[in-house]
Amino acid sequence: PSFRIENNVLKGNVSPSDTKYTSLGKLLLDTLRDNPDIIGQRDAITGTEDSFADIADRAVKCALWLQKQGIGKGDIVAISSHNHLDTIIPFVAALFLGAIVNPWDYEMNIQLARHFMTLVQPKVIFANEVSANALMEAAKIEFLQPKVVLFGDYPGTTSFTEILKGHDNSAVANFSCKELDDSSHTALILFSSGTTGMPKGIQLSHGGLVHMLKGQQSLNLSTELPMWFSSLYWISASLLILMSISSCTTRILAPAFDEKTTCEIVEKFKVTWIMLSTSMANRFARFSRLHDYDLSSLNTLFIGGAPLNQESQDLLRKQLPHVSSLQAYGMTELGGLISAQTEDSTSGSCGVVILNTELKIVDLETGKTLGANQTGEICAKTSTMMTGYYKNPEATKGIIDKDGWLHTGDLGYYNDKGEIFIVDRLKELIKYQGHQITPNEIETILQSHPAVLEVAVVGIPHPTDDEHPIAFVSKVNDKEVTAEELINMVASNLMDHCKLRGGVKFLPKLPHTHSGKISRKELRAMAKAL
Ligand code: AYL
Repeated sequence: PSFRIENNVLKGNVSPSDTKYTSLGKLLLDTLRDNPDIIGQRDAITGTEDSFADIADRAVKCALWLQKQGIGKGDIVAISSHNHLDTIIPFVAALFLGAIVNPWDYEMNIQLARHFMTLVQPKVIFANEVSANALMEAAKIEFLQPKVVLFGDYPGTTSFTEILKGHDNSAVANFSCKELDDSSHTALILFSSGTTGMPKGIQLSHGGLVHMLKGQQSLNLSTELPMWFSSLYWISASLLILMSISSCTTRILAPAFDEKTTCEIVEKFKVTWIMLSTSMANRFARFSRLHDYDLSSLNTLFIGGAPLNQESQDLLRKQLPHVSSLQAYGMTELGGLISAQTEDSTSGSCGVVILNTELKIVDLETGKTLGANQTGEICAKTSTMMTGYYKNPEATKGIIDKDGWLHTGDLGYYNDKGEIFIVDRLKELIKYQGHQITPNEIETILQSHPAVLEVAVVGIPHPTDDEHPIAFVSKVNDKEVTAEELINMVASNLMDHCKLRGGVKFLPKLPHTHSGKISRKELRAMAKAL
């Protein structure tokens, strides 16, 4: 078995921590140098590829340049870019030096750029052209002068190609990484999704990440050709980059997600493994031309980030019977995944706890640990979990209790087999005349209508009833459904207090955060303004 249950705590197996590495950067550089011929990345559009030797060469040159700028242990290097063949270079180069990598959302506006800039004050920022304007404006307003290196051109910046030039061959060959005095140093700062307030900096340590990579190696994924779509800003992309290097796989570098391109790339490059956000999975499941392509190479779809409705999972299994479509559950603060389905998992569950993870359910009122089939807040501990929010001990104390349990804010339970089910996010619960409504319950009903592509239910404040639930819906192309039909579906399937008293609002497309979650914050604002 991969886990056990002890005193109502689900405990994943623990992987050995007998590694010689304290530095994530050293692990990466050694792996790249020891396996020079492995093709590390292949661009799905151009077909251009990079061997581990190519990546090591560019990354060492980048590290030498960073060193000249005074970057060393503990300094922050921000990266604000979509995925392309060079995005990975500063990512590993900064880690070689013991510096901290901090991915930014390259589609940020000036306000968000100012927040990132003042919170972390990076010395160097690697950016794409899309984000250049926002971050240069933000730097000006905040009187900060980070050195900006551009993947492309922008006034006042240094071009990425320039910084790789003019390095001495022997300096490149002799470059080495130092081990760290303490593996609890921060390697990565990721921003929280900011569903309440501005994003916070989530610090993940060298030791935690090294341990995770070593554990993951034991799963032996080295024959896989993985692909994903999210930028480094999303934890899955940052971790998958590290994993694909440490397990010597070739990652297929995809452009922005769409169903057709995905199928074309799978067919052309024989992709075996894809990580999809839940909304991508919803779209993929309903793509009418899946059968026009040879997708026989594909063996796994890994889906996470938000609840995956059963409808979509069943559709995927029906459409692609040779593919394991698996749901996984994770949280950035916990350093990635905490549970995942396997082949024989119950549909609708998030599977069982993974390696190096402990999970328990606590009663919302008493804080007592609950047993199987009892719903409460999910709390977890992992060996990769954050060491804390950057410069925010108060917020850290608010989420990690004195015994080291991180309170996820997710409501859920586990069944007799130890499979985890998410009921909803605590913060998303809607209140109607004192009754609690879990939006997910209403969404599940609505999602079963064949014309419903995506749906999200939020509360509109009401002067006497607390809140009324309203459903925002986007439709499947060429299919029709009326608000009345949907309101009736809910009325005839759920308790009276769940009725869509706020109505149904159709949108061509639901707003998403860049990590692919439906943006309930935006929907709540829209609902208020209706
Ligand atoms: P964050 N079902 C329901 N809710 C989910 C699920 C799921 N399968 N997965 C994530 N969530 C929600 O930090 C849940 O509310 O991380 C949780 O607290 O953006 C919140 O999302 C955390 O949001 C990977 C692949 C990590 C995925 C992830 C998870 C990233 C989401 C590493 O390799």
